[in-house]
Amino acid sequence: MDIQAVNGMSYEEFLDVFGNIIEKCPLITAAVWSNRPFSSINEMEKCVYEFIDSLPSSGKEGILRCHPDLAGRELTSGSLTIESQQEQRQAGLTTLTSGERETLVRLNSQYKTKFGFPFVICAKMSDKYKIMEEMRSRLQNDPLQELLKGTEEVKKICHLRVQELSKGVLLPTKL
Ligand code: 2AL
Repeated sequence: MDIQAVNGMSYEEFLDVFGNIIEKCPLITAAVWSNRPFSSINEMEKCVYEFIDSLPSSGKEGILRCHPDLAGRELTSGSLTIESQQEQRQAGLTTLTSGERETLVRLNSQYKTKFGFPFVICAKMSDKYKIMEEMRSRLQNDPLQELLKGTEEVKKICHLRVQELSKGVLLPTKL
């Protein structure tokens, strides 16, 4: 899919294809529609990132809260979005030992208690060992550092989703 194809999409098609590039935040896709025509896929992504950066802290926290826990209840119950399921599987989170799952659940819970939003990391750029290490390390940060770090991870997740969509590899979740 090239940028001409993207610019030629109706609003509904654009939302169907790109509505979940930020997990469960189709409003962001709907907002960047106003910036069409895009000169490139990169420029479209840039519009998404600028929109996110323009949000107050409460908006950025809201985006983080739309992300499911890693190895959480939704993974176990099979209710993750297609994108999230693939990402968590690729990071090895579907084949955890019971001890590893308990550790992740405990660290997730400590993180949420401290910061009030979930731990977010680009799972495809990581693996289960690095994720646990990062959780332990990021638990030491202060809330503002984590808000910024989590937001940067959301952008990495978005970048990989857009790449896969434009290659036609990913069948998007329609929200
Ligand atoms: C996720 C997710 O669902 N996919 C990903 O890369 N990271 N969630 C999270 N809490 O980090």
